[in-house]
Amino acid sequence: MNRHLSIMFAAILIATLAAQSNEPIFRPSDKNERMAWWREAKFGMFIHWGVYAVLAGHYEDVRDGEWIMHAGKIPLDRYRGYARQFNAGQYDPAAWADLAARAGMRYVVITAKHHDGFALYPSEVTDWDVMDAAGAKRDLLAPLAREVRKRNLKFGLYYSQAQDWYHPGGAKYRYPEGTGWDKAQQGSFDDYIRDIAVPQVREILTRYEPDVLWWDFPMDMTTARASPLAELLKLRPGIISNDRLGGGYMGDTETPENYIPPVGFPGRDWETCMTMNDNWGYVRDDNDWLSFREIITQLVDIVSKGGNYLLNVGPDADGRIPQPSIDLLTQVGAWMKVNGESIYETQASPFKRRIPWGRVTTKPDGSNTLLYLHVLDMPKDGRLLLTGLKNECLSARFLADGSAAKLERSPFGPCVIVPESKCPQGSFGTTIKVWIKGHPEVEPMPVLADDDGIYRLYPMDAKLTGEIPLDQQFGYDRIGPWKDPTATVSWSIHASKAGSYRLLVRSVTPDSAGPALSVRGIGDFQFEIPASKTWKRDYPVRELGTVTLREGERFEIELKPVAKEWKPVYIHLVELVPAEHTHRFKKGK
Ligand code: FHN
Repeated sequence: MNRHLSIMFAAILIATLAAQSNEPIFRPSDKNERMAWWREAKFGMFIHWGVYAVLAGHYEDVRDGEWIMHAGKIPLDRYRGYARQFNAGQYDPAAWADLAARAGMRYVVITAKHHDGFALYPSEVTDWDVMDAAGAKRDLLAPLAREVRKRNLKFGLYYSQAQDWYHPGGAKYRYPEGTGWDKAQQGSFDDYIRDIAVPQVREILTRYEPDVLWWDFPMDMTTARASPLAELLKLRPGIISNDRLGGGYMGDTETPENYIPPVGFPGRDWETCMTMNDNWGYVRDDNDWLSFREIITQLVDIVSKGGNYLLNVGPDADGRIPQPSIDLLTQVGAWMKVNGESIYETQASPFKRRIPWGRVTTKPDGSNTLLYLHVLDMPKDGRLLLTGLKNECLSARFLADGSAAKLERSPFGPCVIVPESKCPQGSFGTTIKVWIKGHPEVEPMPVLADDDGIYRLYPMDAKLTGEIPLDQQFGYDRIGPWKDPTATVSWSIHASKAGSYRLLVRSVTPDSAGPALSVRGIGDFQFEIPASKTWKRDYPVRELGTVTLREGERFEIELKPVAKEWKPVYIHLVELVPAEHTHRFKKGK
């Protein structure tokens, strides 16, 4: 299924889950003890592999990855024919485990059974498995579990407990319960849960003893249907499971998919799973690969917010991981070799506000604290401002070579000074280790101008009154859906440079245009939120006018709904751009 579709499904699923009651799941051992290795690991490999890889993304006029059977409504008879071509002839589990280890990944999660119902292991309860139905004719999970564990990595299994497009009664997205596109799929969902899902989950838990069970796509899952599956976790007392079982079971981890929540999930363990191109499963002509810079940016962004990063590879039917994935993971591994200490066993940044030049991770150091400054976009003045930090900075060193970095104080907090020679403007990937006295104390500060003089007012720096969620989609942080017409959004700003500024707002409403917002605190403006059909990836800019700032001035900008017929809107970014600027709008990260 392509990246965009998976985001939509994931959003629907997560919203569904959140709406259900949060029945505590039975966990036979202390959660902190169970989660310890996972919280330290930070970085894992996701593997989507199965019969769909034989089609390599194409069936008739349909193009999709692991959803191609559903998207193409492929009859079961025909799909069985593809399974016979699934021979895993080049499969080298040792090489896969080596790649994960070389990349600096600390755990591997592979699909034991995805939505097409095909088991990558010999199952006792079906002949739709790698032993009876595929050319491979051998267990594909056991050797990978062995090789992964030989390298001291943890081994996890993904299992599609509800969607199963092969076995009678398995759920099929957008089809009424018990039906499907092929008569052979018809049957009772409850019988499917009893006869396939429960015994298979028991099989994989007892046979492979996974450290993680990654449930997925909990459609039509009631508490009654989910409970027997949840109970099976007792077979693996230390196992970690996620929030996608359904039936109100929240599991141990939140699972944002292909996005990074702007402020993480405070108080919950969470893991962003991410495709490396646009698909989870193998698509031969999907070359929309993340760049090395994007992967490192995502890694440090996620870890700085307290999360884990589960990055996916989609091997082809022969068992070859696409070369671009191998090349990217090899580059990431080289970076992790130098910077791993700033990722593993770290905790979230003490800075809850956006840091324009990068991200921060932390680690206790006796009674003091280590801050790891991850440079993602080196400012032209070479100054890494730690806005609002009240602690004394004892020293700073470049992680790569241990050379000292200069420290300075500023009215807004301490600064690490980075010479151009060490870190040219706009460069990324350098990590600086800063020793600070005591436990971090950060006082809230106003938004300051970025190094290009532009004030960028992002969702994470906003003060929200009323219930308005923050999330991120297609790389854009955003406030919304803003449904409450009595709520307001505001930012506190410090003007470090006098002058005229253009006031721009990036916002959108998925409905027809109509809702309007007033802007106060920096002149009085009112504007209608633009509507967009591609609202999830499109935040039209509205230029409201020009304002004058006085140096040293501190002020608030407040957005307040004015329309009577208020409709949900999304705010991505408010900017104050120096009038003389030829404006460059950074994709909202
Ligand atoms: O439908 C699946 C999809 O194929 C893929 O496995 C992702 C990975 O998290 N999960 C579901 C979409 O949310």
